[in-house]
Amino acid sequence: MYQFAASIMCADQMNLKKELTELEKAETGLLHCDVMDGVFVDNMAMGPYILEEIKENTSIPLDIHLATVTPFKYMKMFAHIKPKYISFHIETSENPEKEIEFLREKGISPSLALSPETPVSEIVKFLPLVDMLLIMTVNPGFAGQPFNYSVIEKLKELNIYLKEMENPPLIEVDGNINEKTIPILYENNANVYVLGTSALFNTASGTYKEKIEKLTKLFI
Ligand code: S6P
Ligand code: MG
Repeated sequence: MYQFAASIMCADQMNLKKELTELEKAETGLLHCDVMDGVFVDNMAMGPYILEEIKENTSIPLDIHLATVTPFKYMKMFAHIKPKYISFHIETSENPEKEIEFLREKGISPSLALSPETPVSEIVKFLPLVDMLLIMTVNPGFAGQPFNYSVIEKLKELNIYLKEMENPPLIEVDGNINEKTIPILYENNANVYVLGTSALFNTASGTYKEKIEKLTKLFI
């Protein structure tokens, strides 16, 4: 199973409604929404007001990525928007079990995010509790960064654990996802591919529908 998640932070912010319509035409599976607090990362993005508007103006399920410290505070801030997923970072989580349980109670699929430098061992005990793992292939904070190939080794290690599970969580990959990096990620069982500036929101010719159709061919 694979799916594309368009990173709405990378879209034309002055024309979001039009962007959402184009992403719907492209049958984008998820809308990846980066929430950045200026503390965990040196950048700020997407607060509750804009995500409420986005939710009201699209049928694409939201996939919120909390690139923040104190993720519990932000979960409470965004839960009413009813995203499909909320990913939070293991590096800043104060109580992963409690935070996962909170998301389940709200009907939101919990997902644990891992920065490139963080070892898989940090999340092993939480694997049976979450629906997805957000494996960062760049340092969280900015679009347009180079792909960190050391993450491939991490995926291989992760797959050893996931293979033993009856219902393993999905693997989402985020950062410089494009026609060059998708094949090796797919080989290593990634399921959800975040598309940002390198594959979708750029000046290369073609509509979002055409760009996504081209990427879809990589999975055949
Ligand atoms: C990065 C953020 C991402 C980006 C996306 C950009 O901090 O979590 O979701 O929005 O990765 O994609 P690209 O193709 O510009 O790297
Ligand atoms: Mg992200």
